[in-house]
Amino acid sequence: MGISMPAAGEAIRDLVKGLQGRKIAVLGHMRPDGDCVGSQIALCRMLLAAGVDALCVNRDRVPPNLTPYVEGVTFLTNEEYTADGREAITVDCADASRVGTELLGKFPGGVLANIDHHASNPDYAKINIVVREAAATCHILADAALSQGLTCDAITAKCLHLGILTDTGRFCYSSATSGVFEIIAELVRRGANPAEANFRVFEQESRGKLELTRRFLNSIRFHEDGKICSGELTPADYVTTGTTKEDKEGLVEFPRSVEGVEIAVLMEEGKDGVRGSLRGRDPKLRLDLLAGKLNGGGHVLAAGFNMLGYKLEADREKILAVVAAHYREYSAR
Ligand SMILES: [Mn+2]
Repeated sequence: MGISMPAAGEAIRDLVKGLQGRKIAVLGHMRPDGDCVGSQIALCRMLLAAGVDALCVNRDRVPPNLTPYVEGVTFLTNEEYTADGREAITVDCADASRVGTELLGKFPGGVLANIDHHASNPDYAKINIVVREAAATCHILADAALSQGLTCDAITAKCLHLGILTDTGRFCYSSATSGVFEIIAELVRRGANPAEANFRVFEQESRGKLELTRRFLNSIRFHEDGKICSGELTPADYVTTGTTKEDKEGLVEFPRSVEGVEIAVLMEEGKDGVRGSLRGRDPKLRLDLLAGKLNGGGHVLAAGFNMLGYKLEADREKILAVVAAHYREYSAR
């Protein structure tokens, strides 16, 4: 499973050329992020330029800060889209279920093509173009467009830049290779605008988000001599600040970024219990295994848990005791 970037470029070229006269829906994953929205629009624009009848559909609406990228394509929510005999191509979906059950049900023939970069992708479509070492789905599409001469005008270049920008953590993760920067250079030549993208994507936060951040920071506590840092959010925090769960995005980075902190914890009281996010910087601490002790799971450096029936006030110390014991055990190894 998985193919090389050059092979993906040829496969995407053949796919686009072979779809003339057909009707395509470009689907992305629920709660779409920059890479999802960017790759849906960019691929749709490449298809339209090749004479394919294409549009974009997502279960959820495009987040407000990304709507300026929707140009020259029809972008519908599941509610707005009525099945009309289109064939589905998914982008940035690690599994077909990420599309959402109801929307996926509008394509009884299954998924025609799957373009993605997630390591866990099980090749669920008829045509699978999965490049595991790619920094973003937009990275795969950009490489294909630039190497195979597919349409990459200024609007498309902005969309492709968006996905690489967001999936590489603003070019900070190890996925931001020299090859990625070479592609970015060409996208900028074609009209991508880093300053405009930074403003659109990262500098449009609501006042409510700032208020939510203030409340979260006020809850910060240090444990185990500063090696563990925790913070909390309650339902009242969202109500008071007029924010939603989407607005907690990035908050766990505050405790994680402090000198000396090895495990950052964000705990959140919901309807059914206490959910949490764990972030670390040393793979040896195995946060995936820590999350497993708290009814959760995830990756070595980023994991999540869900303690059903727990309340923050009554049970926070129990959760923190599990985190502390795990830290002591694994840091000693
Ligand atoms: Mn992605």
